Amino acid sequence: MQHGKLLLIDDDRLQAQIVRQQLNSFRSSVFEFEWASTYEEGLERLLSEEHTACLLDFQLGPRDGLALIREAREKECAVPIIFLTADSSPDIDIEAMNAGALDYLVKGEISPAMLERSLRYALKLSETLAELKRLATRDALTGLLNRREFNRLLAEESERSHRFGRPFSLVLLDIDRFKSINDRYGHPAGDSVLRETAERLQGLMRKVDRLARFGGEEIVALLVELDQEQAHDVAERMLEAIRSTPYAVEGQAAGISVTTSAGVAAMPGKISTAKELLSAADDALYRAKRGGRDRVES
Ligand code: GH3
Ligand code: MG
Ligand code: MG
Ligand code: MG
Repeated sequence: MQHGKLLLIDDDRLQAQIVRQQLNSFRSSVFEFEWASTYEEGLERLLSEEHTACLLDFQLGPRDGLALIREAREKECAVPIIFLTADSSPDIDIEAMNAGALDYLVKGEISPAMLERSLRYALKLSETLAELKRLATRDALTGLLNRREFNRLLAEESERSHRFGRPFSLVLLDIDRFKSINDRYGHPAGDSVLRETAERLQGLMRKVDRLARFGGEEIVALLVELDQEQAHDVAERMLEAIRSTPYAVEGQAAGISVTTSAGVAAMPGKISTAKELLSAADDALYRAKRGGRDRVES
């Protein structure tokens, strides 16, 4: 059985009933169903990216379904959209596809089998897109965000901070003497220390925080709405989470001790660009290393 989640955006209650009934008659797939009856509500729900497919009505009041597709695509929403047209006007079908719809169906002529086929196709596409997105944004070893995605988020966040004067911070963290962990216990052990470090740190993050693998054994946390002092406290907790429990390594009954050093920097304030922020965090990290490691500097 395939499982998906469908969003219907249509101002017609009867259409919502029909779709709901048709979903219930599917033979080889199960779709959760959500209905939005206005342009605004529909767009908001679509942008949540919780759905594997969207059925979108053409006539939605003052702004039509075509405008909604364009707005959603502009906002980089990747949910596959199947367009619903009331008549079989070829111009609208083509326009919908050009705007970014995956498929179109003509209202009143939709059989359950046809709807199921179209939704299964959308489901497959959204799974493929999700996998592509994961590959493009995640680090393979740790599962953390990769550096490219981190840079994108950092640019976005510093723009937001600049515009609204909201604080945010970076904690740049580097494992101490990691080279000697590799040398002593082997590269696979080093890999597993990296993976577990990522896991321990992830456990400390709030849902809104972002954790990325910045380089070899460097991890960076982007902490929204935290000023430098608050981020410094978080960084101390990060170091403690790594220092406090030895890491399990094959052949080392007692496990091995690992420590890290961290540099903290915050915006806004003296710092006004992402580049300056990164370089301030890097400077602080350098001071932490110079100062004897296993410590946080701001
Ligand atoms: P410091 O306390 O000054 O940070 O010393 P360090 O040994 O941690 O720093 P250095 O930059 O000299 O060495 C980092 C090492 O991290 C070298 C590199 O081989 C290793 N490394 C980088 N990426 C990986 C990885 O993916 N897996 C493993 N096992 N090692 C890695
Ligand atoms: Mg309508
Ligand atoms: Mg290091
Ligand atoms: Mg390093």
